[in-house]
Amino acid sequence: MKLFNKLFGAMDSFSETRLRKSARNIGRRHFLAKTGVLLVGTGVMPLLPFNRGMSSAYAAEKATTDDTDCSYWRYCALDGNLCSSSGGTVTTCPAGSEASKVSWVGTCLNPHDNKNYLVSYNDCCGKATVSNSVNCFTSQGERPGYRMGLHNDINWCMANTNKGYYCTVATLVGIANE
Ligand code: ABN
Repeated sequence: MKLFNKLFGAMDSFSETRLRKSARNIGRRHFLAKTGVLLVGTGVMPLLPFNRGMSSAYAAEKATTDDTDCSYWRYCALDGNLCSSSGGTVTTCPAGSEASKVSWVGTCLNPHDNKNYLVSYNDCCGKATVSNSVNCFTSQGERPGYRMGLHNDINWCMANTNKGYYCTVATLVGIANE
């Protein structure tokens, strides 16, 4: 116990001596100037141009023309397998499948003309899904399942006779109102 007291006592007096010495050398003005710079610096930090857009901004910057890539602009609100990577195209269902009677409509920004377009995402129905199809989950503007009508994690083949989901196409409906 005595040994500990001695040890802590020595540490205390060592730190006290060091602090007193640095206070004498540095001075109050120097300390205030440094603290001021630190405070102003931390205040300005939130104004600096950080990338707050994260993945969506990255997708917009990339502006790929590859329609078998989930970051292709028309797929901004898609949830499903791309027909363009399943034997069909962006707008046509692969042979042996048919377009769903109901669909999900999203609004996507076309980076080539900077205009917003309404895009209809129809599922193609009547075939078993292929395992090597590209699966995308961009679903911009989607809301959780309890907001019925704003949820896209749905098999849109539900109104077709053949309800088996195959893939999703993205058809332009028109320009969205500004
Ligand atoms: N709209 C694509 C899809 C199909 C089945 C289940 C979930 C989502």
